[in-house]
Amino acid sequence: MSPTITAFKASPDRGRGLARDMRVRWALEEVGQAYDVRLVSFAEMKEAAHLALHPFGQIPTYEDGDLALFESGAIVLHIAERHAGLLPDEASARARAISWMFAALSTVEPPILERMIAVLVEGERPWRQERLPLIEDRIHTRLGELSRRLGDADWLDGAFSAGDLMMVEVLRRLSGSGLLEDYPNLCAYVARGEARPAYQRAFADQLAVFKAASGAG
Ligand code: GTB
Repeated sequence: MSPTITAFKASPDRGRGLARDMRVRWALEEVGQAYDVRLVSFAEMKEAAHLALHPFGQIPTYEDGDLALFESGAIVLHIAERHAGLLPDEASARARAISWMFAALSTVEPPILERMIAVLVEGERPWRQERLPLIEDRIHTRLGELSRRLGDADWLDGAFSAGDLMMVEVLRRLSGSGLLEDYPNLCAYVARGEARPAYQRAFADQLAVFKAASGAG
């Protein structure tokens, strides 16, 4: 039996692959694991059946047999640990790749998420004009540090890993902000991730969901 993940029935990102099911889809594609998708509306996410899977009523979730997981990081780590292709075999390299996953989620993503909230949710609030530059300074600090560490390497620590998958996914959330463009090596890094066939398949699949929901064909 294939695992089942959940995703938005109608993603507010209009098929740009910015919701967090995208990182799970990409991981599953990288390891060659077929999967099913159950689409949920915003209302369904808050109903008891979904809350039993996800205590915060969000997507993505992951079900495989009697295992049910939530949190995109935990799901990607689970996939990476059970299949070859996303984590190195050697123990220290494997631990470092996992460090990069955590770095993406708990060091780089938070200020990026704060910016998304400030722009998309708090857009009309009086503090926005003052708050946005402060958030963007914090993002620049992280991007500068990451850019220096990556240098001219293709990936963060040797071969492509779940750490890169997660970091590319987090950096993609800056698309349209203009912030990443100050760091050509990070732009090239994201483009390398997006060029991977597994990424392309995952992106096409989530776009097809949006097109079907919006009648765009
Ligand atoms: N920490 C959790 C994880 O990593 O899995 C966060 C999960 C999460 O934030 N899920 C969001 C959700 O279900 C979807 S991805 N939100 C509904 C709710 O909380 O009620 C976040 C997201 C949403 C929309 C866009 N967008 O439109 O661009 C991008 C990202």
